[in-house]
Amino acid sequence: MTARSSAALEPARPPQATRSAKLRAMLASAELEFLMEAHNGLSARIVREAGFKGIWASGLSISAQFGVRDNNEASWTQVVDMLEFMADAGDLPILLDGDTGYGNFNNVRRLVRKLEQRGIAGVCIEDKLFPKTNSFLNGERQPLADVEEFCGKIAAAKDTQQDPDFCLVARVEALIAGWGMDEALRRAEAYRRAGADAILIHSKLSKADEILAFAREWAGRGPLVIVPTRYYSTPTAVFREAGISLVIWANHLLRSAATAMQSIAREVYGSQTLVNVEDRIVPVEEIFRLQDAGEYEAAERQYLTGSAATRAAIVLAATRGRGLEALTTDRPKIMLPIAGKPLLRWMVDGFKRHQVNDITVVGGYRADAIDPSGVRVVVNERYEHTGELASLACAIDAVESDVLISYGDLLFRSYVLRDLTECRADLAVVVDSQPGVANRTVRDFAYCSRGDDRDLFGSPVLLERVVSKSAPAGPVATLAPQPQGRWIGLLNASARGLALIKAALAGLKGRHDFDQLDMPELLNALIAGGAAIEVLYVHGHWRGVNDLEDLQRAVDFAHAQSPLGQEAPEGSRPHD
Ligand code: SPV
Ligand code: MG
Repeated sequence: MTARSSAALEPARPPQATRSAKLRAMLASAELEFLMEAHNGLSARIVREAGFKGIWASGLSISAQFGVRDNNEASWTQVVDMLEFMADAGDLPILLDGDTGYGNFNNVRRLVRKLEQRGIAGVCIEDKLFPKTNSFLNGERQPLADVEEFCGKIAAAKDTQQDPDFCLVARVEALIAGWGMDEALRRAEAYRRAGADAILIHSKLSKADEILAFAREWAGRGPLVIVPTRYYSTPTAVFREAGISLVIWANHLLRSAATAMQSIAREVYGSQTLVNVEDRIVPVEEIFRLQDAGEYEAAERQYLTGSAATRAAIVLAATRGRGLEALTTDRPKIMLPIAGKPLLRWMVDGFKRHQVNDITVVGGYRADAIDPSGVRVVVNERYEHTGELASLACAIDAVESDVLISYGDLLFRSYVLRDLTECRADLAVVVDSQPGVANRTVRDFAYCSRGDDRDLFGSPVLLERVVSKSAPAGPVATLAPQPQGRWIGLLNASARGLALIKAALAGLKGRHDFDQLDMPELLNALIAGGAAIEVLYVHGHWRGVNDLEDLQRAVDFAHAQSPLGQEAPEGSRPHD
């Protein structure tokens, strides 16, 4: 049985309240409820995080953030597109300020259909004429809609909605337009009878008197909504006592954003520096958090595997470099210049060419001198007393994707990394099988399931063991099995391989001599635990830097990697 089909048998979860049901509950609630304005996805998220239970998608604010006037200059589809971002930013119910409904009854019907499709909980329409003007701009001169025609719009909206909880709020402009209390009450009653779920009574006075008078006369015939932008000094308790259902804080996030933007823009323009503003604004990390960047990273790890993924690398570079003391008084080996740029830069450039972009360098000796551009530097503070595995342990926990683990003193031809990162095995190492190499070098002899036989191209070879030191000299050595090559210090792991490495490392940490252990012990522990480590054979085409002679050879090698550079053919040098 697949995981999917067994999931289908799980008991159904209790249904969540829909956004429209939540808005309806707020309107029906005996408590005074509040909507805060939002005008885009970011402000919608901020409203939710502040604790509000619902959002007012303000026409004034949405048009203003577009930089246009509140005169239906933004088209209704542009508004609806913005609502989609706002709805995506959370799960709060959104009440759209739908102006006049953007046309006649037919436009309202289409609007309601589109709002329902995008998860918007309700719409408020006002009894003015399309195209409208904001009520605080010459409100008394604005013509009102014909009552019958407006009731037709309300009925059309209610007949159109599929979701019984979708809310239609009818906004009465009679007080603003100077028609008086009786007309306001007459209209509100007509709209209620036409099917409106609530009445928004608007006022532009600086005192709440006419709103409170209206509420008294209305006498709880249905939910009342108010927008106290102008009568803001009225204590909220007064609205509560007057039996108001819902208060809309209509434009305060837009206005506060404008305050902040004006202040910072003026300051930076005048001072020509950012130094005075940095501490007055949120850090970039807070913007990432508000965008939910963490969720993206987690999803990337889950879904974006293979070559398209951002690959990680850990470069073990804690040592000073034995035999190179004269050159490393002020820097670690990895910062030694090779043909004009530090060894680290050669490595990083090589990694980046193959989408290995998340690079951690574990430093130790003179870690302060490691150039951090393009890499994350972590420090093994105990580098003088530890081996490579202690350095690896400093970095591995932070890595969760495919990872390349590398010695910090390597130069290699581009194809070596390409072939390694394209290898589908969970664990893979690069072994140099070139004759003579294993006999000359001092460590990391690789014993493999088969030698490098080009006739067997394509069939996997597995690593069987890595031996740090050379086999003993003398007659015993000739009898001893010979290694198939030398591990060059590159290990590639898939996400699964990484889990195996973490588990093996955790096991080795239990050993009393963990501090002395190096990478070969990890490879051998993996193999002992049953892991298959695939071998990719190369024939030269890499350099390790262990002493002055290596350094000179690395310089020649690096020159050959530069445009128009030429390296002596492999094998033509005494040490190739
Ligand atoms: C809005 O927020 O766009 C409103 C409320 O319609 S008001 O600006 O007060 O008219
Ligand atoms: Mg408006």
